[in-house]
Amino acid sequence: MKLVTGPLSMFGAKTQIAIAEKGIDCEIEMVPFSIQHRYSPLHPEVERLNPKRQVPLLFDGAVQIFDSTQIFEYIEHKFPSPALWPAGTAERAEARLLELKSDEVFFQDFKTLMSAAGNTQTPEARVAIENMQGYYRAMDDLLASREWLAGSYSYADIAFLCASWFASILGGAPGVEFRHVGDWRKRMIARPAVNQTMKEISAFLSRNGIPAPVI
Ligand SMILES: N[C@@H](CCC(=O)N[C@@H](CS)C(=O)NCC(=O)O)C(=O)O
Repeated sequence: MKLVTGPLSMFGAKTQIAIAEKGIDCEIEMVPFSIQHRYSPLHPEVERLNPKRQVPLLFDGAVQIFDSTQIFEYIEHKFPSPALWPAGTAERAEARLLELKSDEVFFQDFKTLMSAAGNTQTPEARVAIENMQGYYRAMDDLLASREWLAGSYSYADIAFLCASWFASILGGAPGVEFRHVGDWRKRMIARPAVNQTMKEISAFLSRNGIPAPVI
């Protein structure tokens, strides 16, 4: 199995963590990426396989897929243990929704911060940060009575840890008042699969003179 991802890819980090959690023997290939030139020149396999021209991609024999959530589904089916979706129907539905919201709702504000390129004082960036804090508040409420976002440890936790970690680089860290989120982030970073992945990304950041978030 081979994962094609980037050294600073939030969606790729999701898949790296899940693969590590499951102990899957998987080659990891990093596409060319630099802060200055981003994903240019585009990796030929990304260009060929993904009309959205994005990483991550997963190759497993005849299987060639893209999109982190699709990759989650594939590895969950092929390597069911340890399970990363909760067993119960309702809990699983909640986990899937939280994973989607992290990728598609929280991420909208994240994109605004990316466009602001470090200037957190523009009107757009201020709104994005406020929205993100609202999102953290909702997650904090959930985590007040739970160890993990959807009950058992799941892809929802992996997705949101990655989103909040990368958001922290851009000025979108959770406020200290969200102590359940803070404690959850500490539990997350203590997991070897999460720790190893974030350590590698932190090393890339530090080689580029960008301080990595401290959890
Ligand atoms: N929904 C996709 C999003 C993938 C995505 O946005 N990948 C980013 C890196 S984190 C990328 O390749 N961006 C390059 C570009 O959009 O030009 C997924 O879950 O994999």
